[in-house]
Amino acid sequence: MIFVLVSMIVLSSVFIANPGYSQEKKKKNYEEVQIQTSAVCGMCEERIEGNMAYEKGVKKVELNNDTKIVTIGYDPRKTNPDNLRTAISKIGYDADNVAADPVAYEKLPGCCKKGNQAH
Ligand SMILES: [Cu+2]
Repeated sequence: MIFVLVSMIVLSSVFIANPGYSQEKKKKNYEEVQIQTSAVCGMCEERIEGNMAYEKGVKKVELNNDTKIVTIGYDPRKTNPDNLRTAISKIGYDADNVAADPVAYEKLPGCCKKGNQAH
């Protein structure tokens, strides 16, 4: 019982000392972010899902084939949306306001390049 009281006091002092902590605690180890990509076809979908699955901290990757918005579940202690956007760029796709890495983009098959988005 005393232990519980002591832990409560310790915990509340941590909250007071670090205002960001309670927010962080609420997030736990899972967050989701939606990122607009420049994916074109099913191959793009597989490419993005396949590559992003190996990114540090990533727990879930789902690309919506109609909107090309990828929903990524990640561990906020290990990564953040900016890292995820950069990782998508390095696969060769735009991610929100982060443009595709030109070298990676050049390596994409022709059908996966942005110009083909219309079909
Ligand atoms: Cu494609």
